[in-house]
Amino acid sequence: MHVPSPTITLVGPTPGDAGTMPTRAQARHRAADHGAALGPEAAGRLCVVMPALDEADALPVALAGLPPGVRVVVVDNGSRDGTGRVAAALGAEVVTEPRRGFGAACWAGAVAAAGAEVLVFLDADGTLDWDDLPAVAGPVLRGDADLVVGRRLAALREPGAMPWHIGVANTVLAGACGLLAGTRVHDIGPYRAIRRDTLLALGLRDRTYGWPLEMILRAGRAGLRVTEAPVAYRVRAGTSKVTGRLWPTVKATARMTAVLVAHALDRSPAQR
Ligand SMILES: Nc1nc2c(ncn2[C@@H]2O[C@H](COP(=O)(O)OP(=O)(O)OP(=O)(O)O)[C@@H](O)[C@H]2O)c(=O)[nH]1
Ligand SMILES: [Mg+2]
Repeated sequence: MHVPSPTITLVGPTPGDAGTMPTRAQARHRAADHGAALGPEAAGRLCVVMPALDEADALPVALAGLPPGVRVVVVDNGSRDGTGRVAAALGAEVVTEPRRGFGAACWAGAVAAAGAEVLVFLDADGTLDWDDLPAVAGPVLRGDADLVVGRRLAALREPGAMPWHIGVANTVLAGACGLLAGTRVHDIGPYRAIRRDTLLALGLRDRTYGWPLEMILRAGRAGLRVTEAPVAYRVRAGTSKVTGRLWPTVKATARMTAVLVAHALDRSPAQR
């Protein structure tokens, strides 16, 4: 059930805007729009899930600027650096998921976020910006979209935040989502919003780096309204575990390719 939220200000694209993204100047303006705010009613319907593996150094950056009244669940994915302790000290709820994997952590957070109507996923490495929360969550809170994916526009990326090969891979994967599932996204970004009941019904299977791609593919295939919102992307705090290292990048790419192939071969009915 959707309850209209009069208190939220939308700064992202309107529904159906996925193909008409803002100009660079507009995008900059939107991301810097500190006037955008989630009212208390909207904030109370959200839960932000932050998967975290050894992010003790990054969490103080990642949680700085958290809007008041927004519930945050940090999923400690078997960290050895005191990530859970740091998250708790910063006021987050902490859930422990010993099974490693980005998707495993996101799934554990989604399950733990019982009572929340809308989930927002946000990396715990300080790359993403709380100022973009209204643009990402707003359309889902208002019932205008089923899944909003934050598009890390080039104009909004800090130099060095996204290595060129990751940008190319994301563009190719997003194009594949369009071909296989009819979605119109340009980035397989980690910042996203979806209703919790919708997510649980999608039946995502991947528990690694294929999770974000599988979410878009399944949502598209189920006929859900998938839109994008422009979001900023900064150089991560703490140490790079994937994009700055060859072998983890190869593994993540292989995982996503496996998800694409499995989706292309899957003839079972869509779940929603
Ligand atoms: N790599 C990795 N990250 C995990 C895992 N579980 C949770 N995470 C968290 O998932 C988020 C995204 O992972 P990142 O390591 O930032 O991956 P990335 O953004 O592709 O690459 P880098 O920022 O260069 O490391 C971060 O908040 C991680 O701490 C896991 O098993 N592996
Ligand atoms: Mg990262």
